[in-house]
Amino acid sequence: MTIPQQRTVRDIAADRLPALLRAMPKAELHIHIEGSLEPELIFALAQRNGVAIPYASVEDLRAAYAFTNLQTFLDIYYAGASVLLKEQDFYDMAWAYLERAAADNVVRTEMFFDPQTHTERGVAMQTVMDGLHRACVDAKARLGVDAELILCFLRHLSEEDAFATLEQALPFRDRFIGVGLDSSELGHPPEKFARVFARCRELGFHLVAHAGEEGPPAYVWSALDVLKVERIDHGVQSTKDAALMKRLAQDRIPLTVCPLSNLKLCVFPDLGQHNLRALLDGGLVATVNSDDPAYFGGYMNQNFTETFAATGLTAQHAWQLAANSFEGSFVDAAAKRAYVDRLNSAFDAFA
Ligand code: ES4
Ligand code: ZN
Repeated sequence: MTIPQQRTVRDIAADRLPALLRAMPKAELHIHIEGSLEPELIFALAQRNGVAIPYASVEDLRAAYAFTNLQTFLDIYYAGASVLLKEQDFYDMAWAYLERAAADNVVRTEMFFDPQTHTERGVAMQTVMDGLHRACVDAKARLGVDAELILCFLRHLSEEDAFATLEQALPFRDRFIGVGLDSSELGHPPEKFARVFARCRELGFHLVAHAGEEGPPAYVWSALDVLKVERIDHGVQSTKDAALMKRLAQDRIPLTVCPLSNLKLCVFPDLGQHNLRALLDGGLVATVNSDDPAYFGGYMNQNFTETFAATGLTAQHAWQLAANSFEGSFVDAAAKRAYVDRLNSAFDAFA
């Protein structure tokens, strides 16, 4: 456990805040790589692979991105992923995201991938792993972005299915640093995956889980106490439970918050009513992330600038959110210190 670093940041004029948000180095801890697949790339891959998709054009597809809750999004997200067949497809998807991340001064990213979405369609685990891993290796060398992978189990499928997926992934265990839990939350509580997470823990993987996106605080409790996760993905429903807020603050459990996702999936009626400030005020290690940027209207810097504009967060919050992203990342203590040093240099250069 590293000692959290603090810094008091002088206020800056509101009109200079977006430039600071863009310039500061940051880590992204909640990005589904399949959710970075832009409509243009979906169409290009559909053509390249001879896959039929039920949309006439890029505009037609984009027009379908009018979601009312998580499930209405997931139905379209899984349809979009159906164009991914070859190693190069997975590489191209990840590379496009990594270039966008680099442009947003993301220096570290821990990318979720959903192997079951692909293996269910007959794509080999090796194909998925090879393409994504090659993009991660190239990102370090060519973009200076430190990229790692986190394998997510789909919670609408069975635990038995998750075990089978883990078995298929273990030959590639050096290519992913952790496991997570995503897809339809309501009706699929974390405890459904107690045994497979216990096994992953024994294997030495980092553990995270989506909880409290649409689901109740009870799901956040069981992600912590049953699955023993190190981070909570989303977790925004935690403000409904004062005891849970205290637990998250005391144990410094990072929350990977995704404001534009929450807006597009109607978790909050507008960004001005997002509870990010309440999470920070509660002393939680909250972070800002893009979730599924191709579907939700923006990558990292868009999430930062729109949320700050809507909620009136300040330069102090900006520093805290970036520092939290490094504290919450799965790098060692020395690397965390080095990242926060870079963050401080960026703020010094800006003043
Ligand atoms: C997801 Cl926003 C969200 N929530 C749960 N599962 C997901 N998979 C991809 N995006
Ligand atoms: Zn997510």
